[in-house]
Amino acid sequence: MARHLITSALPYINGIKHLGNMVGSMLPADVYSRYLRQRGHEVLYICATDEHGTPAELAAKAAGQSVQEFCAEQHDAQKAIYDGFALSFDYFGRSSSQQNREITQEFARELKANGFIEERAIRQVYSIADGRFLPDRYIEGTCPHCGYDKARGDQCENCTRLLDPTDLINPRSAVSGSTELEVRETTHLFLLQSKLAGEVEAWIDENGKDWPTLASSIARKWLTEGLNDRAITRDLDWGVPLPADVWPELAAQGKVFYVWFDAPIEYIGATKEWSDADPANRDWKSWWYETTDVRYTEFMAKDNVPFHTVMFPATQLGTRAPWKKVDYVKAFNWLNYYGGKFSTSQQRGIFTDAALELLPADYWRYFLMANAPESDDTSFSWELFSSTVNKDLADTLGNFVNRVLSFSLKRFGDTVPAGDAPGEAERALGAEVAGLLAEYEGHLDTLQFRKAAQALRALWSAGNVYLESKAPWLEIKTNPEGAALTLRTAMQLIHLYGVLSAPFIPASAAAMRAVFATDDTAVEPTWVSQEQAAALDFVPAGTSFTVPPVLFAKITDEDLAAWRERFGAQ
Ligand code: B3M
Ligand code: ZN
Repeated sequence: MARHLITSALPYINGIKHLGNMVGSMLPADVYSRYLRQRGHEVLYICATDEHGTPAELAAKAAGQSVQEFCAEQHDAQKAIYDGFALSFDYFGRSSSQQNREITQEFARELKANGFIEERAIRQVYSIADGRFLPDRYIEGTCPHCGYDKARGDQCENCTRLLDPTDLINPRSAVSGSTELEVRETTHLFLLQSKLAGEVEAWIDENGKDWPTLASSIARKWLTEGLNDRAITRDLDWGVPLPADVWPELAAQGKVFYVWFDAPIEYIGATKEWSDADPANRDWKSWWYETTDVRYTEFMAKDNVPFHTVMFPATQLGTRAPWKKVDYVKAFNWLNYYGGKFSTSQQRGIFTDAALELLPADYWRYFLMANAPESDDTSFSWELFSSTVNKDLADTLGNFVNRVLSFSLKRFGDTVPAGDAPGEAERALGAEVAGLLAEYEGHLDTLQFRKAAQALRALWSAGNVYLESKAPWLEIKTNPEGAALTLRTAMQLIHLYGVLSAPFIPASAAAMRAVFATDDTAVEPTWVSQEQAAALDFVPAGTSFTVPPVLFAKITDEDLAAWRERFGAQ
């Protein structure tokens, strides 16, 4: 028993997330959290909306709302969808919370006291019409390299060259279109990451040894390219304000911390929100401060890796306080949509709200995890989705459950039949199942989700192979006691699937366990040992059962055609 702290990258408040976002952070974190809880570990799974920054401010304005109203509404909308996906957060917080504000300010105080924060005057583009400084990407103009006329001040989307806003020809504000721009001087806080680079490197050498290559190679690349000092404040109305006790002047000017400074700190902030929400919850510091028994695993897509492996650890190290740092970074590649990108700005692909309108969460959860972009980018297509659902969920798992229970009900009534004692076939099945369970656990322990999904599917298939080979529908004609044994054994598998499938498809797993009157319908049923799996005697003869409605409906050709049409399949 260890304590597991688990976080998934904080979804930005601005807009509903697509399936690529889901599979790259929250969903795998949920599967892992559920698995560990089932195995008896104490788990704290924390996530939150990432609420600060210019995009939120502008989106609120566009929606005609105050930024506070906008964020509160969007937070609730996202939370409702994540509930729909059965994400088992212990707490889903908000980076705009009072708790995060206090902890963020405290981090800054400590960094300053230790000599890692410095004030520097910089020159930035100010838009007179908008009455604000513009972040680089909110300045638009013509690219000096390729002539594209909607190039952003940080990068040209057309030729991908990195730009400086002053490179742009005919620059204008992307907020208002105004060309009344000027360069003004403004003072900001800089985090002196260059001073911390050596320590970060030593920390990665020591702690990053077991990280997957995707995470460690990105971290190393950043270190090799040199860790630069970084502006951690902005001239914005929306964000964590600077503490006036340390920077009275800058605070009076209304400066706030940069969103990427306070967002990772919100992992801690949200833990305190959780702690504060219920006196029965452990003290937040017991998860984050001077811990010895906590294992901390982070989930994120690859673009977030530098912030989590280099910059946030640098921030933590610079406080000189014993903050818990990440032990394992699980990073994901991209899920593509027909070979192209899922895109929020172009509304391309499938968004989490639309997905739940089409089908229950378990269909998506299983498909996404079975095709998680772990070692490479993977691609969503409606064809792959429907064949996976139909083969694995409907034919292999759902059909097995229904076939066994309906047939047994018809021939032996509504209790688990007795029949013969287990024979050679049952012993062989038990051994196979125990072996597959060991594989499944091994993959989950090492966070290899695609392989874990394969092992789970192999467990489901083993039941089908057993059933086909015993053929109780023939057996019953000559040997009813033997047919009863087959059905009883198959029912043990239904229970087993109900326990072992729960991390991936929690609702369907609960439905499988609800079949038997004596079964454990807890959301996170206790895991079974390999010995128990091999013995296959979970549900005794005589236990009443019911036949559940079809667990997974097949996706028809008509559905497929309609969805391809609606979502644009190319
Ligand atoms: N919100 C990035 C994103 O939305 C960012 C993650 C923060 S994790 C601390 O992709
Ligand atoms: Zn260009």
